[in-house]
Amino acid sequence: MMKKNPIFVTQPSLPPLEELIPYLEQVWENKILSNGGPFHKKLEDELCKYLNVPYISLVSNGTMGLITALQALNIKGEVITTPYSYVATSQSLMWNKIKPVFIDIDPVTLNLDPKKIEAAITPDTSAIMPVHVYGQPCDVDAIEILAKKHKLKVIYDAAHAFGVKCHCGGLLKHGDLSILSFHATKVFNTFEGGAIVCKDIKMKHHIDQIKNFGITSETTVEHIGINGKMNEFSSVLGLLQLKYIENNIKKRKVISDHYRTGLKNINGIRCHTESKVEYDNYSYFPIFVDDEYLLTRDQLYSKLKDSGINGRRYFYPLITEFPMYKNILKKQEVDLSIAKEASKRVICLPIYSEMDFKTVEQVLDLIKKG
Ligand code: T4K
Repeated sequence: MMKKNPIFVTQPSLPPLEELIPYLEQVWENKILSNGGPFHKKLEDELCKYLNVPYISLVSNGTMGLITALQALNIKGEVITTPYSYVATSQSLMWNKIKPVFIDIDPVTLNLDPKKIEAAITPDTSAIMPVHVYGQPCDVDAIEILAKKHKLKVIYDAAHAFGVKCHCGGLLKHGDLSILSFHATKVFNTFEGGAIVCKDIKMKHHIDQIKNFGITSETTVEHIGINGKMNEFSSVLGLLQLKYIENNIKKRKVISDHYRTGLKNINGIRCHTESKVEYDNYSYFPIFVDDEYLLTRDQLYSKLKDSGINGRRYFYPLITEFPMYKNILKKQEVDLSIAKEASKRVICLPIYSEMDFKTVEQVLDLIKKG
């Protein structure tokens, strides 16, 4: 087949350019480009309202959010986490000299399996870092019970979960802190960016100080800090993106439904279990290629790619396959068979708000033909 413009796993949603100009004129006039400027403040306020959370601290990217969150809670020793995620999750631990302790995932949600947490707790365990993979909520209630029982902190990597509402409303209210990513490839993007969601104003101030070099006043530095601030340009983008987010998520739902219908009854192709949430964000569309399918996962992946359809194998390889984690895992002797199985079979198909039906049909045809 002739190669056309490649279709990527995602395509960033962008607000109309003409709407950006007046905001930029305002930034030019203010001459405040960073360090908690007026648009930064406004975006924090608007996001608190939209996400229905008490406090938010914007950061320069999701990884910085994870690193800063670990610092803010003074997490040390060992943290229980999942191998089935983007490498940023565990890199944030390693960057803070914290040992990741990997446990297997739940076969349905593909999130960290709470039933496996207790066996992994040691005297050095200080926290749990689960990930709401593909925006599908973790078993937040079970995790909360265990965390309370063992006095552990919970930091949710919610990079995929912008706007997702679980059984009790906002998913981001769970745990001590939740971290969002606003990267270009995410449902809500500020080019690069992210946020830490927290429950009280004291913690918000603490995070605000850590992301600003640990500075507490013009002449005092009280914490070991970093430069993790979001700039005014990204904040402006965020404000504009918020105007379109509902509509973009609606369009993603249509694509997702179309895929689900089209992939029904293809022997050996499984869709991810539909999220039982009040409000999904349709951030990814993973499929799993079983042995009954005509091709292997990698053959299908290559076939799509040769036709210009660039799916991604999120998350293959597993984090524990990377050299710096392999050694840690050797000593842990843990069964990660469910994560390995998912990683071996997954392909995330392209999904983005501007995706047209013709492209969806093209993807479906290629998969149907095998
Ligand atoms: N935790 C989790 C669970 C995460 O998934 C992530 C990030 C993080 C933490 C860390 O958050 P950040 O620090 O990134 O805010 C991409 C993203 O770079 C990464 O943010 C994301 N997860 C991950 C799942 O996906 P890659 O290595 O796949 O990126 P890349 O450059 O190959 O992009 C994927 C496709 O998107 C490309 O084929 C083309 C398209 N694309 C990409 C960019 C950057 C565009 O169309 N436009 C663009 O501007 O990691």
